[in-house]
Amino acid sequence: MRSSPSWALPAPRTAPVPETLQVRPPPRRRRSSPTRRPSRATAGRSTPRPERLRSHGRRHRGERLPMSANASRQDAGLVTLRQAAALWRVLARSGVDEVVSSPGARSTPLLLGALRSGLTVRSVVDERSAAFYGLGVGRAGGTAALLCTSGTAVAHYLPAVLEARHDGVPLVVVSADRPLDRQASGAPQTVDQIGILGAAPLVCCDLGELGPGLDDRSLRWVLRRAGEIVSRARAEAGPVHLDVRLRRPLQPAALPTADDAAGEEEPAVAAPAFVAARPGPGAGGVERLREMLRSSRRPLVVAGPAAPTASGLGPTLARLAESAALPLAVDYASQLRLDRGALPRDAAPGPWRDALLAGLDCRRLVASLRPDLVLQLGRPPVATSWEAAIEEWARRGACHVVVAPRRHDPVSTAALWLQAEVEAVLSELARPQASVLGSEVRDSAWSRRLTLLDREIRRCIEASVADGWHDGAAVRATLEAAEQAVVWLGNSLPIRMANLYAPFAPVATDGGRGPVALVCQRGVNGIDGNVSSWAGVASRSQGGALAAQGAVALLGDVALRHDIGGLELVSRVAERERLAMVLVVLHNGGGRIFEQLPLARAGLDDSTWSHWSTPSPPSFAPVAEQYGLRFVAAEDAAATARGVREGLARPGVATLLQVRLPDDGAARAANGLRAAIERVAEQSAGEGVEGGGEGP
Ligand SMILES: Cc1ncc(C[n+]2csc(CCOP(=O)(O)OP(=O)(O)O)c2C)c(N)n1
Repeated sequence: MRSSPSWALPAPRTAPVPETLQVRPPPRRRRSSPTRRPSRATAGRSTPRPERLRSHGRRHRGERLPMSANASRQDAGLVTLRQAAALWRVLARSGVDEVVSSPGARSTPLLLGALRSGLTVRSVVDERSAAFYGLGVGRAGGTAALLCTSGTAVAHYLPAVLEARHDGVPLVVVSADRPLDRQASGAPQTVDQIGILGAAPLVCCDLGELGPGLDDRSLRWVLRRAGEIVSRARAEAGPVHLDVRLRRPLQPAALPTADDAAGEEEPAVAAPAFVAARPGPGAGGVERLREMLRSSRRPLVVAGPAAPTASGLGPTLARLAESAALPLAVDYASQLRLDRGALPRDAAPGPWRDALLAGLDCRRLVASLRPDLVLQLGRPPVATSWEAAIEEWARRGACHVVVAPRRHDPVSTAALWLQAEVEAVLSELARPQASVLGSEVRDSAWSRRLTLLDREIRRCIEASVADGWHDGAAVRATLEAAEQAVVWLGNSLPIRMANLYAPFAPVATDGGRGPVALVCQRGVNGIDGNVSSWAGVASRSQGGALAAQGAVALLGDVALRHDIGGLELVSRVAERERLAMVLVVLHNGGGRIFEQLPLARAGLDDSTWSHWSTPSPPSFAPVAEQYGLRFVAAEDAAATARGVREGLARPGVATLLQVRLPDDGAARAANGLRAAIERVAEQSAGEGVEGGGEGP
């Protein structure tokens, strides 16, 4: 039996000791790689380095070894398998409710252990896709553990892990690793996996080596530590990384039967409780905000994207807005404009969809609005032009207040950040009476101006929809038809178009109730992994927090090409869950968002421009067929809406609805709309409805 790492054993006489070991033997506990030492550049980083831990790996004489006793006589593979199953049972008790495994040899004991633990185990070939799928499970309220083999496999998790960290989604990475003595030795499929995901996980922990060499106390430590870390992933809402070293044999001589399993001993390791302190605003913080609201003449409340599982802020916000005369501008992805838990229709006095949320870069409109207080609830709105707006207003003296558990102040304009959950602050503010929040001091010209702008801008948007066939009209048709569905809003144009073109009322115009929840990838805004993540969300969408009756995704064609492999998951989830799934791909010539950036006005020739505008093949039909999706093509709004409705009427079937759009449609519509809105802003200012003077 091995009792210590092989590099600590005396070198065999016949084998020459490599020179480096003679000069500087590796220390037993500490990392030897000089690259790990904090450099000046990294020492003061604001992002905390992940905690890196090593296992104890010690033997204690005379201890009882419930899972390793008589190990020399026992099947070593069986001992490892039992420990792995015990590990999964602790992870399950700590909150993991699904394992997403990608095939490999080194992870064999962990996979066999997961299968014996009673957890649901899904198999996804490509680790990148598996990680995004697990991320989707987390977005829908579950907690997935990703399981992969050693080598490059775990590195493919990085994009999804980054997204999980930045968007506050629990995600557990379990990587199988080679024993320590195989490191830095030229052994195949062996890399240093500790810290391989950089600073993205909340914790990266080397749990050490499972197997007969693990004594009772060390095994208890492994289980307890793993449980604590998973609890932390859930409590703090973020990714964690557990690395588990495994030695051959990777499987038992014979797989144990169910009866054998019943007699398995397991160390008494309770799932440790880990309750993270939820940041609260503190009485002083809320009081300061209350004072600001009391004295503000021209306040504006803005809400950015929120999780689909976020409990409904709507009723409290509506009460506050109404009694304290607070105009609201809410992003479509905030969930607040949906029927469920949303703002009552008549309680939203402000410009719900003024152009500042849609990224049209309407500078005259921004300049003509002069809020003296901007209260931002949660994330900032999606549109980049929001940053210019808040900068401009702050420069003119507006006070920017952010209420969010994490820092969401992208251009450093906030004068006050209440680090707290939005719900907690709103409930405090609403007590005892929101009416004491200064409704009587509001500038009536400001309110009149917002009402006027709201009405006129709505007209502009309706005219834009009626004016022709473009991406915005396709987004409108999709959202109107996506009744009772959870809708994934892809990055790039879809999420921005939704802000401008989503149906106005929370209740869809045809009397239906519209989508039940919206999901988007706004942690780091990648267009990667959207298909796989949507599949993960969809897999949990019928019960739990979402209770949807179908799943729709709105994606650009380049975003779809990034994650074609994810289509395999889509057809599997639709079939397995008996769920209707409709992937609407906006086939517009590829990467049309770039046409709306200043770059497009730089006079680039076609050859240079082709590095941004990247057209897709003429049809996605062959791809749909390959992955088992039903294919439908649409070329106008009516066919798009019909395609979505018919797709949602087919439980168990995944549909790829290809919506063909004119290549320049989105840019033309955006330019027309921007010009119309800027005219409205100028005219309303000219009519003397200016909404207050400079500064507060
Ligand atoms: C992983 C990743 N790569 C690149 C980008 C940069 N990017 C943002 S939008 C975009 C083009 C998206 O094109 P498409 O999906 O066709 O949507 P459209 O712009 O036409 O709406 C790219 C490449 C990104 N956000 N994420």
